[in-house]
Amino acid sequence: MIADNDSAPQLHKNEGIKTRSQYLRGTILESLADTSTGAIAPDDQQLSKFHGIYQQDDRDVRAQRRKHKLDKAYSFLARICLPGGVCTPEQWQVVDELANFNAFKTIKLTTRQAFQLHGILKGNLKDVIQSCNEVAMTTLAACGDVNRNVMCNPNPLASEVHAEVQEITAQIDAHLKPQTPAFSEIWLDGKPINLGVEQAKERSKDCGGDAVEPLYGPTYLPRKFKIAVAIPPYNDVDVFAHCLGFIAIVEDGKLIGFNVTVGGGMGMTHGNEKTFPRLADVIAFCSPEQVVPVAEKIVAIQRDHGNRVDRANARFKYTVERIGPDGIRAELEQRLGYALEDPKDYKFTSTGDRYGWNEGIDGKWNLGLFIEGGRIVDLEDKPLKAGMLEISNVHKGDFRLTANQNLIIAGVAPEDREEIDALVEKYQLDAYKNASGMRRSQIACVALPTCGLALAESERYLPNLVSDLEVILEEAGLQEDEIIIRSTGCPNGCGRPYLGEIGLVGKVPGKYNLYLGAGFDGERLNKLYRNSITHEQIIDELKPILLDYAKEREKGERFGDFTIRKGYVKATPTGNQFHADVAC
Ligand code: SRM
Ligand code: SF4
Repeated sequence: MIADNDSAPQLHKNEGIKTRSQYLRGTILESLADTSTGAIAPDDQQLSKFHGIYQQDDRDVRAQRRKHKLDKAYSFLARICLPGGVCTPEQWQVVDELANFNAFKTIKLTTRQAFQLHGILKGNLKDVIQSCNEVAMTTLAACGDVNRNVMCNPNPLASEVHAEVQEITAQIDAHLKPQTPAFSEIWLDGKPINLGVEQAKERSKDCGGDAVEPLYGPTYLPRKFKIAVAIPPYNDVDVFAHCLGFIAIVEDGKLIGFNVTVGGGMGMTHGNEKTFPRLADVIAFCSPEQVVPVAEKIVAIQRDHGNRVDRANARFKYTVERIGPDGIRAELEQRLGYALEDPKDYKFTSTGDRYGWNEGIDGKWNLGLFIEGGRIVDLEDKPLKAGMLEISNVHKGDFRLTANQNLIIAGVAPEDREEIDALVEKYQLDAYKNASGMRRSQIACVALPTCGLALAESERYLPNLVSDLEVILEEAGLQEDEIIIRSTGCPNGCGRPYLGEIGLVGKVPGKYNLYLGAGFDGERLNKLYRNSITHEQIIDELKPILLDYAKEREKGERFGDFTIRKGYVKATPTGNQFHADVAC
């Protein structure tokens, strides 16, 4: 057993909120009923996250409202889980309709294969959640100190084992959902939660929770928990950025099991050296049948050993850092009651999406669309939302949300391709055809105006930066090169910027830290290159490096690898943990 030597320091205040909440009830019902404000009570703001709801306000109008002595323009964000990013046309239509009733009238595809609806008024939250439940989608555990939406390689063409791996992904997701009746009581008038798959009724006896929450117990986890499943050679879920990961091992076309990874995570705080991005360690191999028990025990290890005093240091990556990957494996095997095999060989080649038509092994076709910023919206010249709705009316397969905020129209019969192509073109959903390689390889987190933690713009900034960089790319002949560029409005890392070959992290309005040198395969973090620089300085810094890359790169050499070989930044020995604020 792992010995924790903490001498009972004071727990973080959120632990008290969870303990007093009676399994996530708190006073959410009372808060919803209070028509004197658009907000909910402070403790409920923490608890509602477990229900997939964040209280926000429109930051674009904050100052103006303050000037006029008005309350903030409160509204809510609902995050809707889609394990592995799989979404039926019927589900799409429901999300589309719900988006019409929120302030922004947009659907946001997130970096973790989920939907987000912003700008929902308090009085509409229940309708949103009930409508989702009717078509087997839930916001439960989309956020909060629990396991979140489990991710899976989204591309059904990618391998013969994809359907099997997707099924395992859905099982992990359902098994780790909280069991509290509070969600159904508050939002569903007591009706059962509809996950579309059987939710785990029983958990192993030694799970360590209690009768209401067999796995989580009354205080849930110390912090959020994230799982991804990857099928090599595509690391398009960024498996090493996750608390727990499973890498599918396929032999002779058959799934023989998964390598288990632990301890990844992106978030850090500027200037706090105790916080840092970390890539996961590969610790063991398990059979397909062992995946769910392994996930359950790892979550239980974090429940028991995660830091409940300092939330900035409470993610599982810090538990792994403290106990060590070997210690985690030993504890895992002890809880499982059997030993696991050592990890097997695997090789990743890329983290990006594949665009355009790709044939699947079942003879059906999959169309990868580039959706800038993951934002599905009707603009005057680009009616993307209307287009997707029309496609959902005729499409007989399903949709796959990717971890790069893009979308796949999946499972199209050869004879239906023409019709889909015509709609994609009509509604300008075909940006993948003409966008530069860098634009197609971008991720930008939401940031302003909705994110309460944003220090700078991101989704509204990165496309403009890329436009300016495209002038240099053209001069250098690099228009088609996939150079991974990722930005976030703060160091929390929602767009996984520390895995960008070029990473930008908001410092203050209009200024960013510039990072270089991540691995194209998602197996090496980048390094801080310049601190707190403006748009013009970013261009000035990147221009000579991009021109140098065009002239001096070796055959097949990726931009991130080049910046290290040429000494712009130094790789850490393992490519793993680093203190992101320390420039080399
Ligand atoms: Fe995130 C918080 C948006 C993926 C690390 N994230 C937030 C909040 C909820 C802000 C808040 O707490 O008030 C953001 C809502 C903004 C808005 O208005 O929509 C937010 N995170 C997002 C999304 C929507 C970004 C996007 O543009 O797609 C992603 C939703 C994923 C999903 O569907 O569940 C999103 N967030 C991530 C990722 C990427 C990932 O998981 O692969 C990370 C880094 C990986 C990790 O967790 O280590 C991430 N978000 C954070 C953190 C930092 C956690 C930490 O370890 O310190 C926060 C802040 C926190 O938890 O205190 C945060
Ligand atoms: Fe908000 Fe920061 Fe996440 Fe961007 S990285 S969405 S600014 S919390």
